[in-house]
Amino acid sequence: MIIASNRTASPGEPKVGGLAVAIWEALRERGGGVWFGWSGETLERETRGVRLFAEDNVDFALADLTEAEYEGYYLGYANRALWPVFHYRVDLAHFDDHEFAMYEEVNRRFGRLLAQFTRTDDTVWIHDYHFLLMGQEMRQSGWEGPMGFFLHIPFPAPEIFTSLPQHNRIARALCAFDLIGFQTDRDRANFERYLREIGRATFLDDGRIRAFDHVFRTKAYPIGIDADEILGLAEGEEGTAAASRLGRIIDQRALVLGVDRMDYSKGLPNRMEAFGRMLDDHEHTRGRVSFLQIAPPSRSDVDAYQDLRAELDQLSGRINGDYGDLDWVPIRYLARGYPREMLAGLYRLSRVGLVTPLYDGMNLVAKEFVAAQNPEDPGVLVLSEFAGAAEQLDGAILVNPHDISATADAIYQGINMPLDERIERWKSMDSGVRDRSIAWWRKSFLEDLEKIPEEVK
Ligand code: ADQ
Repeated sequence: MIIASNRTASPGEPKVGGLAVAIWEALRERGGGVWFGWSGETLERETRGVRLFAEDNVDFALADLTEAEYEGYYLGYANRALWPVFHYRVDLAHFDDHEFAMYEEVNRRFGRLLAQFTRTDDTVWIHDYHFLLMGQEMRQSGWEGPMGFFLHIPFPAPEIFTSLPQHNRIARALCAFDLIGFQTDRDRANFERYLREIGRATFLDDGRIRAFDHVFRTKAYPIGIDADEILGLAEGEEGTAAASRLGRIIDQRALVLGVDRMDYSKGLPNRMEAFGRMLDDHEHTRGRVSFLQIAPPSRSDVDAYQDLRAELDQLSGRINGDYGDLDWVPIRYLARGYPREMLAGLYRLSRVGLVTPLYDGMNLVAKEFVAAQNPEDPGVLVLSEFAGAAEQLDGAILVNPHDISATADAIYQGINMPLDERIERWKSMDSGVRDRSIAWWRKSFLEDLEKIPEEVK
């Protein structure tokens, strides 16, 4: 098993986060393998090899980037072109040929490095938007065995995807994989529509697709979580301690909680405005509801992220200034991360989980919120219809996050929902989260990928 993702877990340290655990388990379950990725280091000079770290039966193969590669490949093309376009923010995208050349160069160098680790009967699984070209590089380096790709972020409608000057190059490279996995049917359908309308693809009777001289399959594999792990954390010592620490401060007020990386795709300003609108529209909620938003800054070297930070500081300040009182702060906005144990405890304490991204591949926070609830007194999930998770979490109150009034109403509805309705909605979501777990995701992708060599090419 050979897996590549931009960042890997840290060798020798506990594997935290759903994805890191899923990949780690996939490698170990299959008798070991290689987990390849960027070391997180940048060097001034040119760099070529990898550093190897062995843990159990897994080899971590970590490559460094030069400072120029970090700028062009990571901050540049991946996070200033692909991330915004794939999240429908063409207005924020920055297209620069030099940055694309760096992206291509890193994919090429990494593809060649990875090809060196493969043996005849291996299976290769490559992850996410940092490595869209890597499959093609692997094929050019001679790898002919099974090779799958999973996209963690949305795949946009073709009208948006084609705004990328290199869309054809990217689509062609993706088609070098045998199996291309998406978070949702919507993403898969967008990719297939691009192939049909622009890539002149042929759709074969057995479900396979022929495009750009390759034959491959596509399918949605909604990523999941380990619900028991989250529940255990929520009920554990650190989770309950965090909940009682916050509980003392918010007193008897209802807690509305948001937990996100600070990213413009997460709809944080809209969410704060919606909370402010609810206080506007329903005077009696003032002093009775507290909104906690946890949002650690990420990618702060990219301008759009600095602008977002300033906007959130300003908005939360304004709402608190307008409505706050001697003994009540409407919005607690914490620009830092917290350990998973604490987050799980806070999810459980909340009356409303507010997960309102403008666009999101899946959104695992929504699933973690559901898994952490007390079955006898569960909270309500207010979820954006543009999060991948909305395809599955039918018990949530679904909202259009651009519609501030509707989001305000949904928060209000969540705060006031009777217990029997809360329980009913939560039950259907919890069973879905448990069925489509992170283990299910990994197994179903790999089973499909490993069937490929049996198919006639
Ligand atoms: P992200 O955009 O990072 O992931 P998401 O899936 O919500 O989004 O969260 C990832 C993890 O980070 C969660 O496990 C969450 O608990 C943790 N996290 C978030 N905020 C945190 C905070 N403030 N402090 C500590 N931990 C925090 C990308 C895609 C998603 C997709 C995932 C997985 O953008 O759409 O669901 O990959 O495929």
